[in-house]
Amino acid sequence: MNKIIILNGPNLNLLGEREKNQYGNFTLKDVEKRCIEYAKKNEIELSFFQTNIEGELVTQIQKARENHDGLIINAGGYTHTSVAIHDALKILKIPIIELHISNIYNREEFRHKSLISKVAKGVVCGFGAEGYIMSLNAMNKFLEKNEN
Ligand code: CA2
Repeated sequence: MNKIIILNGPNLNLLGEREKNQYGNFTLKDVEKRCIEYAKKNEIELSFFQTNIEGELVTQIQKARENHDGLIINAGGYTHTSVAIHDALKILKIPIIELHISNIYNREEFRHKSLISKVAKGVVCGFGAEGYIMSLNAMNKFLEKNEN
């Protein structure tokens, strides 16, 4: 059974409340429920976490080494600015998927730069809430292939 953690960064707790045009109608709780259902059906042990605090993301990334096989991260705005998150991910020995709800490349120029892409196995962006399921699926398949 693969153990996968999904980390969510700042402001993602506001999903479904504001900026619905950009991020959709769903709340983060809705996303978490869908991920839990998908994980159950596919025998994935799932952890789901959100914080607005950069250092808490760094701590969770460091801890993931001990008890998870794969990490999926939507670092929110920290994607574009955080050297600390980049460094923590770089040290991590498990595969990483960078995830975004919106397509960061058809938005403002400052979102086109990601400090996470360089250290990620792959990137999923622009598919809304579905991107969470796509990332879980991609990570699970990747881990199964690399099991032996
Ligand atoms: O598209 C994504 O998933 C983002 O990571 C979301 C971040 C944004 O800074 C990134 O550039 C792309 C923003 C998090 C959500 O922010 C909200 C703000 C107001 C209302 C709802 C969500």
